[in-house]
Amino acid sequence: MKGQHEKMWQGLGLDLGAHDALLEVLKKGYQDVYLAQKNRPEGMGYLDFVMSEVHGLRIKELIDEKAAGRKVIGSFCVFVPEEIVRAADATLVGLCTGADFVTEEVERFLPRNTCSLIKSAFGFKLGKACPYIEASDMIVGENTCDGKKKSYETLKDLVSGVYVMDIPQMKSQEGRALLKAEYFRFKEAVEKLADITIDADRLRKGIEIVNNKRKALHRLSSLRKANPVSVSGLDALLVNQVQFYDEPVRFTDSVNKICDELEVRTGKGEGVFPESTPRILLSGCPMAVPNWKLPWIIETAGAVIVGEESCVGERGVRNLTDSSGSTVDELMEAILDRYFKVDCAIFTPNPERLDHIVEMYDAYQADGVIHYSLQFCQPYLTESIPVEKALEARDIPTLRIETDYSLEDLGQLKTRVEAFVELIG
Ligand code: BJ8
Repeated sequence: MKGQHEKMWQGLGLDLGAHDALLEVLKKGYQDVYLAQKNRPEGMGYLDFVMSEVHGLRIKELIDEKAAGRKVIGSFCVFVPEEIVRAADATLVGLCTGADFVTEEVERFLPRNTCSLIKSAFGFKLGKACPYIEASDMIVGENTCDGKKKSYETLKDLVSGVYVMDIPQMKSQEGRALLKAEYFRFKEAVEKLADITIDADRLRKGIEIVNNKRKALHRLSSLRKANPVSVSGLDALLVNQVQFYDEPVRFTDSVNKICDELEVRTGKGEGVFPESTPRILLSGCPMAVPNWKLPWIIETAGAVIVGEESCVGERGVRNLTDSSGSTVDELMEAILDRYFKVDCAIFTPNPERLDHIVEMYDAYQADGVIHYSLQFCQPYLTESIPVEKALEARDIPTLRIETDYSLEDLGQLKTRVEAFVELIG
């Protein structure tokens, strides 16, 4: 991908040396973690291609779209409604937040005890290595956790086009009213940016595109309920990660093709791991590309991940948006209904999340739950303690992991995960 795209990266202002080094690490990591797996579905070849061109052809597509007058909007959170962005013929992309980059430089702007995800966003910006942020016409920051909320104040000085969306912290009537007002304000901002008025037809079309993508992801999740399971947790995670970058209609078709293949495999009783493999439900913070450390440890420790209770997983895609409304107001209300159900740990109290973990544990026939929190992530770390207690009270084996993006704790994590897998096996 390198030579072919250098001019484009230069045009975006990337630091070519740093960016090349990043791509090398990414390529090696992908080979070691993904291509080393056995018995992968053939359809994953599409994802391999997307990953090999994630900073190349996909960026070219975005630049071509921009040249044709369309807008690109970058986001860090699943509370940003893609339906509204699609309704304005714009494209929503997830921004790079899954790896450490120029950490020393980042710590000149953020406290050391900031979670890796936020530091990563800053690192990619400061190190000039994320083509998505450079290609974005608007970057939506959301007031979710304190770390993100405060860091956007600083991000505004580093990058233009930052738009801050307020997010409620309670599932109350007032909370809902706040989210409603914010979604209408966002719609107006997107209309202004794209110079398009969003009418009911446009909004419905946007909802349908996003619903279809989520339906394909639901289909994939559902196939993971089988034993033996026909796809690894690593591959399923990759599909969930790529949904934030790829063109949605093409992505939906590709996921449906993978599901067709998995249905055949499941019908024949074929699995990627033997039937007796301990099944893990992973729960907690989102995992952005290329944060594959913990899933890789789990699946090389003799277990298989059958579901992710995460924003890069089921929490992010669980519900569809009702597209039956005939007016913009009705459709906006449906969007609000859908997003207000997202049970992120920033909400207090947040009992639905525990219910969903238990539901998923049963539905995916899991043998244990691994709760994953990023170091310094107050919402998920704090919630992990009552979650663990509640799960153990139901006799659900639970392992609480706190980690970051570095590889320093690899050995220690491996030991803990292997002991847990042995216990539940
Ligand atoms: S809806 S989970 S995507 S906010 S890991 S930055 S919470 S300190 S990412 Fe999230 Fe939206 Fe919620 Fe989902 Fe803060 Fe924690 Fe860091 Fe986090």
